[in-house]
Amino acid sequence: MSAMDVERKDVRKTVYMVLLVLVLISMPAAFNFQSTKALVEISANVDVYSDVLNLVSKGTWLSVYIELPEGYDVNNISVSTVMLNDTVSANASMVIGDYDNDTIPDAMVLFDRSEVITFIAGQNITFGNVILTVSGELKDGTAFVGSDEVGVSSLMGDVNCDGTVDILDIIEASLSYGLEEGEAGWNANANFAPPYNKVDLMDVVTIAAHYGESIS
Ligand SMILES: [Ca+2]
Ligand SMILES: [Ca+2]
Ligand SMILES: [Ca+2]
Repeated sequence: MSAMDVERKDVRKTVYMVLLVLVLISMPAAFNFQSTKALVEISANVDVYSDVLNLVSKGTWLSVYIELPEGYDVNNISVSTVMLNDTVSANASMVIGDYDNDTIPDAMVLFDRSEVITFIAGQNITFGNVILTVSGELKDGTAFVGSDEVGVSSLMGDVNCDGTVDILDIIEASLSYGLEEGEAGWNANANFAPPYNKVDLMDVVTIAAHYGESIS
């Protein structure tokens, strides 16, 4: 072995050592980067309107209200990142208000109601409580997540989703009688019959036709 060969071998050894050190140095940085990103997740207060969902009733949208903790602004929610149960994407429109009048601003986002119903039905749930989780990101990348428990029923006429069709459902339907989708007080859970954009006599007739029925 010539002196030249020995020198080359040493150079190679040194290069390997330097590469190994570089890899070791960069590894913790890579891990830190990931864990820092995952750690920035805040708890949102999520309220699914109106806490019940009749799976055989008709409506275009399911509205969900999102409140963020102090120091975070709902105006910064990036609506294109908002998902329900990691499955259904939010509609592009978002309305800022304070629907529950608690002085904490909330963002109303809309989900395709039939997509949500398809998702719940896909879990083989026809009656009972379902946890709906809404997640998303703010414009600076901060992640938020929050859940709400929703009572579901698949019984025709069961407006309040308690498993029975009775006078309470007629009363509930009468509260939104004459209202069209989008109007304050509109209740899609009382909307069983055409026209599907309005709660009217045909819906009350449908509820009455199923009066006394129960989920056994
Ligand atoms: Ca509020
Ligand atoms: Ca009922
Ligand atoms: Ca109707």
